[in-house]
Amino acid sequence: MHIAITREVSQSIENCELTHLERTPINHATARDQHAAYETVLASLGYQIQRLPAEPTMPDSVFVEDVAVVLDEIAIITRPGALSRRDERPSIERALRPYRQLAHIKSPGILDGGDVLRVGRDIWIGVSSRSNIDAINQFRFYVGCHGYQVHSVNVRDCLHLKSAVTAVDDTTVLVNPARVDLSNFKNQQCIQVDPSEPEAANVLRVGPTVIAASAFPRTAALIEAAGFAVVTVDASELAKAEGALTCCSLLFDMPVYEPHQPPPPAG
Ligand code: CIR
Repeated sequence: MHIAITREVSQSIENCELTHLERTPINHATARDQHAAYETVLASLGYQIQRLPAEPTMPDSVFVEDVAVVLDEIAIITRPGALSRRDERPSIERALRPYRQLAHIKSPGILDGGDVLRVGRDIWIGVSSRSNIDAINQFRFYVGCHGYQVHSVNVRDCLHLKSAVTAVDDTTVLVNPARVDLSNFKNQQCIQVDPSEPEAANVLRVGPTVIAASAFPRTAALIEAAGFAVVTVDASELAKAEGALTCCSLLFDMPVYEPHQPPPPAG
């Protein structure tokens, strides 16, 4: 079974953190409708939506991706780089506890899930205003035993690594080369965003389907031309809060438990 943890848009989203954008009015009802449409697409692709209630005092709490990184073997609860976002953790931790063993990024580490990109058994972590080397070393310690290679990577002119590059499948990434060096992805097939759409690199891979923002049709056409099925959603209101598509959900599969082995017959 596939699970998507989401959270309703906070009534206070207008007070969100902003790093690169000017503050502009955010219409809560529009943001909520766009978020619901995003959930509908995930549900249509086979995900069971576990929507957490809105957190009225946590403006950015709809961006659940930043608070945890869920792998098949373990979930890492992050320590968000923005102080205002640290209280988002307990509810996400409660939601994940039934499904995964948990580990925690601790001070002085800071990490936003938006900086963590998994492609197959490789994990790139962006060094950004929200994520530091200490957290990357903690992360590597937690996941190395599960066979993941963790690489740190510099990003520029954007909030998170996944504002610069996301996975399209286990061997392909969608990249804005102005924000992250292509040389980091020598072993991957790279699709480059259309240069007129610098914000287009954040797409959400859902099985064989790629969810892309309808604001970036040229990049969507490039992804389709590379042979991928693309579904578009309007995420323009959440984009005013510097949120994109990966940030609004935590996607994972139910763990598969081995059936308990009966004891060997006596004698
Ligand atoms: C923030 O600055 O934390 C939010 N306004 C936006 C977070 C977007 N998260 C993401 O891209 N993973």
